[in-house]
Amino acid sequence: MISLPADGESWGDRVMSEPIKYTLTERDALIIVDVQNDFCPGGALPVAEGDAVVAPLNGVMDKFSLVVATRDWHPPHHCSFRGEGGLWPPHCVQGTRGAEFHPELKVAGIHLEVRKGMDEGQEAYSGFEGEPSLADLLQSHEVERVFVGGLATDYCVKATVLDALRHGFQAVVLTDAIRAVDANPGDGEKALAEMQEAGAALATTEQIA
Ligand code: VGL
Ligand code: ZN
Repeated sequence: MISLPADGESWGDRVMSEPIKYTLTERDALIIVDVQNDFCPGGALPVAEGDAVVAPLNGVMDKFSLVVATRDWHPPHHCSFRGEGGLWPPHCVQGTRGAEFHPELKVAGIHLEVRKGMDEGQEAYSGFEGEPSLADLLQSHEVERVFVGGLATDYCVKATVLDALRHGFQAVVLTDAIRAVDANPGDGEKALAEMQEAGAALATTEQIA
């Protein structure tokens, strides 16, 4: 028999009220992208509310059997810097305070680190272009699905998520744990749409069981 919704309740409410929960296994990894001082307020290339990604990432880190953090790690005259013909103010220069992880990021929960953008003549937004090889690390741990958060949505997060999909991993973007540069208004939203179209799922850290 078909039951009707109770008074004051619509079918829509019942269906919509429970977002799916992700139950993690050893085949899941968390990728924390570039949560570094220079991308946070006060840094050289600050992302608005960049530091707001720290709390949600700290909150889920311990649920993952593998946590990989990437760092932008540029030589002093990297080609992406304005003085060298690039787009950006100098940022995340190797060994500087700006290149350090945000001081509140729970670094004890990070198992492996991948650095990228070391080649003076080459931009590298994706964690999969770093060293050691992120693809090899994930494959050697038999990872099948990656959850991605960090900075910035419209550059390194996007490039990392798209590369994860290209490498055959499932990808879930943690929407409460990312922030965008938004050099043009709407860039962050556009990046989310692109990642979704490529096959990524969107979820909040609260959906991780
Ligand atoms: C990034 C611009 C330049 C990023 C890195 O981490 O998203 N953006 N370098
Ligand atoms: Zn950079």
